Amino acid sequence: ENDKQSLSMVTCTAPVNIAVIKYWGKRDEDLILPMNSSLSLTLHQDQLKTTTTVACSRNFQQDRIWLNGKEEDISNPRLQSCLQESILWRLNDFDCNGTCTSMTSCSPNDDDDDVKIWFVLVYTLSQLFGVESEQLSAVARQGSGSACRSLYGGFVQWKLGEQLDGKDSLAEQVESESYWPELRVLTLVVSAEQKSVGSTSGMHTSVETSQLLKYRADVVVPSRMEEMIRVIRERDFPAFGELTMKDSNQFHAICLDTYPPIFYLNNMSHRIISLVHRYNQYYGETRVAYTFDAGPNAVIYTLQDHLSEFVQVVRHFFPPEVSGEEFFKGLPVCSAD
Ligand code: 2P0
Repeated sequence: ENDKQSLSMVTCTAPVNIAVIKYWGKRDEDLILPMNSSLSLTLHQDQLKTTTTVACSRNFQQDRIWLNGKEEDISNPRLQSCLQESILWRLNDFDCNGTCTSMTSCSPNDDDDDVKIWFVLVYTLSQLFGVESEQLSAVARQGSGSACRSLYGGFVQWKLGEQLDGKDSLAEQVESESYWPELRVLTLVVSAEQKSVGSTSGMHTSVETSQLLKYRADVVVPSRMEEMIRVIRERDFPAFGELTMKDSNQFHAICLDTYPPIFYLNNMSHRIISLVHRYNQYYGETRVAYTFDAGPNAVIYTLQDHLSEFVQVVRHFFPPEVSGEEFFKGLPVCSAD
């Protein structure tokens, strides 16, 4: 009974975010500061959420973490930075005495598992200790750069920042989740296998070897960010879709320009890209847009009016071997409520 009384516990869920202007390359690897700003959409879907429960008690002997039922090694440096950051919060909490356990579960088949895990751990800790949200962006970033964009719903930018200490390299909401209710996202799972080259090491090699990356960070992204924010504010889907596809293509061009080259896309990904372009050409306007992260799975953005027809087209050209429900996830990006 005494044990129960001194236990504080909080459960939180974290959504995934899919970038339309990609983050690839760090200017400071220790502080996790990016070479360019990025912009993403946060997807609030049960299938894509990570749930973490953190419990804190003076009776616990040490920090321990379970991920999907399996205990993790907490000496992992990224995890340590998150836990270190939370120590100050804990010291302010009289009940806690500095020791926590956390249990996290996340959806399978996800390229971004680690992103969600670090983010949700930080967020859950912050809720347990009543920390204000300004500090959260920086701490979530310590876990995984792009995780800081999941702090907000809707359209979120992670600003590059100018300060050496990275204090101004923060996530900021551009428009809320209710801003563009007709927008839909469709995930085409090409492969559920783990990616061959992890994002952290992949972008490290790109920074070392790709000249195109420098050009992208210095010249392309600054103006592209402005344009992306403008077309989102105008709810201009053709412009939004075109820019999204161009930015995905440039990210994968940088992967090819990396030495040795990194291949995230496979034959199936290339076929999806061609199908999208053929579909748009047929209508003479950009009705659907693809984007690919550090793996072969396609994320398709489209508007509600075109979703079901495009799903039929995909089903026709790629008859799913698995059940339709597993293969196609047509999900709303935004909701009116
Ligand atoms: C993005 N990606 O903007 C890009 C597009 C993958 C491709 O952010 O080293 O896992 O932890 O900062 O955040 C993946 O990078 O890398 C990523 P770290 P992270 O979504």
